[in-house]
Amino acid sequence: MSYFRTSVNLVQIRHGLHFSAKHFKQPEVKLTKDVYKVKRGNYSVLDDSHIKKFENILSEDRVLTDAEELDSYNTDWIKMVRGYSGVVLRPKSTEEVSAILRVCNENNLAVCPQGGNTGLVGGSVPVFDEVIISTSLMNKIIKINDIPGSIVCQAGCVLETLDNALAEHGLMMPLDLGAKGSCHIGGNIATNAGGLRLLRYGSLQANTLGLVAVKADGQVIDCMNTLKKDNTGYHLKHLFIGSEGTLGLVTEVAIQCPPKPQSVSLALLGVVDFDHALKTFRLARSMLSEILSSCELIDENCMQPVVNTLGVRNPLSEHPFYVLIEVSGSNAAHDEEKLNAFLESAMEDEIVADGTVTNEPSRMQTIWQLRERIAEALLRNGFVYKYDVSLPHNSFYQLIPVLQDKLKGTDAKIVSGYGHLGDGNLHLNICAPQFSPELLAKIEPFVYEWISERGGSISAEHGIGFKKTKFLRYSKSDAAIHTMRQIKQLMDPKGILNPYKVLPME
Ligand code: FAD
Ligand code: 2HG
Ligand code: ZN
Repeated sequence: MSYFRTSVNLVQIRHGLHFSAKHFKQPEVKLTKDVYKVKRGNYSVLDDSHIKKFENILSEDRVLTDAEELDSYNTDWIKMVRGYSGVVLRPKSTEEVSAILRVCNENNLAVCPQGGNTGLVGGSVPVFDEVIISTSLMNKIIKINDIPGSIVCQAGCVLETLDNALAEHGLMMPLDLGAKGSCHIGGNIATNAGGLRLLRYGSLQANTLGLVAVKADGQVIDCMNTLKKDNTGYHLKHLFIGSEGTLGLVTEVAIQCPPKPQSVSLALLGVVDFDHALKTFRLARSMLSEILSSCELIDENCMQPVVNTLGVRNPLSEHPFYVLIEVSGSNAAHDEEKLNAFLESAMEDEIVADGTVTNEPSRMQTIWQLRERIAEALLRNGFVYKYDVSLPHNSFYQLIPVLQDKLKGTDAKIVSGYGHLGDGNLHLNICAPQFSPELLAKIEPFVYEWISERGGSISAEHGIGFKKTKFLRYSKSDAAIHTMRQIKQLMDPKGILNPYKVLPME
């Protein structure tokens, strides 16, 4: 094992990636309506009278209509879907959101709420010409409460900005993801984002203390709360968490924030096969227990693009699988002792073949890039068919060889698997030079059937969005989908909020 541990204990510094158009050569993305043959709902078509109404609510500079400027709002991050909205509205307050939605509802205009536009299931951009309501100017931090540890802010705050602000109070956000430099906390809540530390801190659903949301008709539902315990009737906030903008627009949130760890260490371990990766996780769970803060899997098909396409250095020699183990706590000596005991045991029992461990911030940052930049690296290899699934640990990686076999002789260049091993969440990514309906038909519904037969979920963290609506039934019963439709009807009777998303077409 090659150790490059330093003896200084430094708090982790890791910067989220900020995505912008200039990072990528923009391929021409076809309109969603043409590729997926969707029928437009019976909504009004935007005209000058609507624009005037919006300009009466917002200043003119917050009503964007320039086609070029609108392009990035109309296209998703993975270049899978594209709409043709003629307007982006940029409110600054709950009141402005309420006034906008009232106009949209009265005029039967469909709406697409948008945060950082990093969503991976086509939920964040319009399918047709929906009015885009962007939270990008709703970026005020309202309050940080040191005891018991919470933050109240507007929905458009960027996750990384919140984390940096909390660090000054000795606190941190309970979630962390590769898109943290761009995604908004409102978008995180709307997707119930998981991320790299769910294993330690739990889901965003569990960490959201309160929120304010605006219903389709403009009514403000104030569920703001910073108390840890509050059992006063129905927990309405949960309707909005993970509802992907289909039940209301989240405008303010309160999040419970854990203390920022005093010591952090990161180990990258090479293993010979998936079975050994799983053994590594089991051992880490039992020996590291309360200080284990992340356990991620990278297969060689993902590692190679990050190294070769993005030029990030892999400090280990090549292995079929890598496991990334992060520990964090409040007592460096104690944490180091536990980590060393775990690493020694893993080596002695030949569970891991090679590894490197560090607590030096820049080295931890490089190692994290090997994991966090996989999505970016794969995207440089053409069109990516993405699947984000939960599976029982014993069948976690089996799907990859099954698909590698099934897709032999097709356009598929890379069939890779990585993800949040600790949480049983596999990211299956298939790269091909371009989108092809024939390849898609080989993958779907096969993938969803395979997952459903093994008791998995077709979406562990990214949501249903536009992409998976017709497969929702693989993870939800008819009765559950029927109840979802009833809730939608109650919250948004005209169906103006993010149509064509989450619920299957009737
Ligand atoms: P958007 O993409 O803008 O929107 C997502 C959905 O939420 C859309 O349906 C939109 O209509 C709705 N929405 C947005 N804001 C609001 C609002 N204020 N009110 C109501 N609805 C709203 N996801 C994970 O779960 N875990 C990960 O580890 C992870 N890693 C990622 C890494 C990379 C490199 C990228 C590109 C994405 C990753 N994602 C991950 C997916 C994505 O970042 C998350 O889903 C994120 O939470 C989306 O936030 P956003 O602000 O970009 O929302
Ligand atoms: C991650 O964990 C994200 O890196 C993205 O959820 C997963 O690109 C993907 O499939
Ligand atoms: Zn993920």
